[in-house]
Amino acid sequence: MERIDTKRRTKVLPRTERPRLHKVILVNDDFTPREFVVGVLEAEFRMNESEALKVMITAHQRGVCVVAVFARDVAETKAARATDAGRSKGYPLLFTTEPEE
Ligand code: TYC
Repeated sequence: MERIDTKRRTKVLPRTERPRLHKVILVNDDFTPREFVVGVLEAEFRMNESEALKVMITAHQRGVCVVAVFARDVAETKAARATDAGRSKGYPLLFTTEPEE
């Protein structure tokens, strides 16, 4: 007698969630010169001058501004490099990262 094959043949694929993107955030301070902030934004985030000015002014007026979003490691590397650029000149310029909701 033939057996009924009850073995499940459909593969259950694990649901892989896309890794969250991380924001790079520019934090205002009272000491870093505006032109220096603009230069760092242009160099590290490949912004043109008008984009960089807009981001710098927003951080200056509101305290913080989102610069861009990247995969976590890229966001952390860029934030660290941009912060180091300020530190190398003795400025307290700070870029932080946080995951997107
Ligand atoms: N507030 C600084 C000044 O008046 C300029 C500045 C803007 C510094 C944005 C940091 O994230 C910053 N010289």
